[in-house]
Amino acid sequence: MAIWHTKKDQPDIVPRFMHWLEQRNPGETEFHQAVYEVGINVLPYLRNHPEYMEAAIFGRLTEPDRIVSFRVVWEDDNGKVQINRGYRVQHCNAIGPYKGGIRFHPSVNQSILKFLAFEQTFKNSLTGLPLGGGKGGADFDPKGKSDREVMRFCQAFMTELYRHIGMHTDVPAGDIGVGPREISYMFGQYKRLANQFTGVITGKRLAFGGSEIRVEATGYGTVYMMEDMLATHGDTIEGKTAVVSGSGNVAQYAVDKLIELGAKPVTLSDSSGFIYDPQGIDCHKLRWVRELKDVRRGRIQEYADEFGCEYHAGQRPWKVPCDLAFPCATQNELNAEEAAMLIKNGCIGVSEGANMPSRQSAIDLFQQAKILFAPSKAANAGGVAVSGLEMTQNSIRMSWTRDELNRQLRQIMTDIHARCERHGRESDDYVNYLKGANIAGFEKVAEAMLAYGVM
Ligand code: NDP
Ligand code: 2IT
Repeated sequence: MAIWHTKKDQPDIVPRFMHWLEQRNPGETEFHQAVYEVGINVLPYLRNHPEYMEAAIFGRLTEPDRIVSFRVVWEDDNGKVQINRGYRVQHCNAIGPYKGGIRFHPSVNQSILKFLAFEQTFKNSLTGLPLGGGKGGADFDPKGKSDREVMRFCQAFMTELYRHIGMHTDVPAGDIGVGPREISYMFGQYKRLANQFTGVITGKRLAFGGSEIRVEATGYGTVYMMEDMLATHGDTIEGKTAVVSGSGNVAQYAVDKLIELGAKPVTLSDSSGFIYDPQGIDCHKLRWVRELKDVRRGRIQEYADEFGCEYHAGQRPWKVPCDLAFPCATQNELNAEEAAMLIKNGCIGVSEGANMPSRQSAIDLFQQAKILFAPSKAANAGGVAVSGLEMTQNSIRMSWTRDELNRQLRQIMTDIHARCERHGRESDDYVNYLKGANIAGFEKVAEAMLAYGVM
C-alpha cells in the first residue's frame, strides 16, 4: 500500500487517513486509537504546512522504524519450560536514540506496544530533550512468580534484546510490571553479555548508575502538571480531594506529591478493585502501600482490611466525588460514562499518569465541559525526562543531587505546560492541552525528518 499523502483541500482528512491506517494495521485497535488522538490535531494543522504534507511526514510517523519480535524461553521453579513472546518497537530516532519503557503484562501484544511507542515519540519530543521513541515488553505475567523465576525470565529476555539496544541506539526503562527489581536483572545480564558498563537502561538502582528522583518522577510530574494547570486559574492543589487509580509506581508517587502539597487523595486501585478512604491516604498509609505492593506484592484489598475503609471489588474509582482525578493504572481505564460522572460530581481537572487511560469519548466530554485536561504524553513525561537526565549523568560519569534533579524535573514540567499552552490556547481562551501537546511534540520531530530528506 502506498504511503499516505495528505492533500491541502480535504475536509474529510481525518476519517480518510484513519481508513488508510486501519487497512494497513488490521485489528490493532489501541494503535488506531493513539494515532487518531494525534491525527485529529496534526492532520488539520498540516493544511498550513505543505512542506510536511508533501514529505508525507505524518504518514511516515505511523510506520515504526522497525519491530523486533522474539521467543523468550525460561525454566520455572518446577523445572517446566515456559515460552513467552518479547518485542521491541523502535518507533522513531529522528531526534535521539530510541527511548521508552518495557512492559511485562499478559495483555502485551504488538498493537499495545505500537501505540505506546508512537505516543512515546511525541512525549519525548515534548520534554525538550534529545530522545527518540520506542517501547518493548513481553506477555509475561510477573504476578505470582518467585524472584528467581522473574530473574530467569529477565535474563532470557535480555539475552535476545541486548543485540538491539545500546546507549546511543536504544535505551529501555521500566513500565507496567517492570520496576527496579526487573531493571536490575536486565541490566546485570546486559552488562555480562556486552562486557560493557554503559547507561543502556534507565531506572537503575542508585548503587549502579541510577538517578535520584527517577522512581518518583512520573507521579510527581503528573501532579506538577496539575499544579501548573490550576495556576492558570489562580488555584492550587491544597485542600483538593483527589481520586487516583492504580497502586504501582506512578500512583504511589502521585499520592506522595498530593499529600505533600496538601491535597486529600482518597482512592487507590489495582486490577481487582479499588479502596475508598474518605479520611485520606496519609504518609503512614502510603508507606504501608509501598511495602504491600513492592515487597509483599499483595492486593489493594488488604488496605481496606488494614485501615478499615471501603473496598469495591471489580470496580474503578471514578464514581467517587472529587475535585481532581489522576488515572495512573493503564490504557482505557476511564470511559465516557465515568467521565460524565466525574464532571457531574464537580471534578475540575484530570491529569493522566498512565498512558492513554481515557477513551476518546471521555476526552471529548472533558473538553466539552471545559475542565482542565492534561493528556498522558504531557502529564506523564516527567518519568522519561528524568530517564534522559539519568543518561546525561551516566555519560558524564557524575550523579546530581536529589534537590538538583527535582528542580530540573519541576522546570521541565513547567516548560511542557508552556508548550501545550502556546499551541493549545483556543479563541475562547480554553487551553486544549491535547492539541498543544500533539502539535508541539510533532513539530520538532517533523522538522528533523524533513531535514534528513526522503528515508
Ligand atoms: P506498575 O506495574 O508499577 O503499576 C501498575 C498498576 O496499574 C497496578 O496497580 C496494576 O494493578 C494496575 N493495572 C495494570 N494493568 C491493569 C489493567 N489491565 N486493569 C486494571 N489495572 C491495571 O506500573 P506503573 O505505575 O509504572 O505504570 C502505570 C501506568 O503509567 C502505565 O500506563 C504506564 O505505561 C504509565 N507510565 C509509567 C511510567 C513509569 O515511569 N513507570 C512513565 C510514564 C507512564 P495489578 O497489580 O492488579 O496489575
Ligand atoms: O511511558 C513512559 O514514558 C515510560 N514508561 C518511561 C520511559 C522511560 O524511558 O523512562
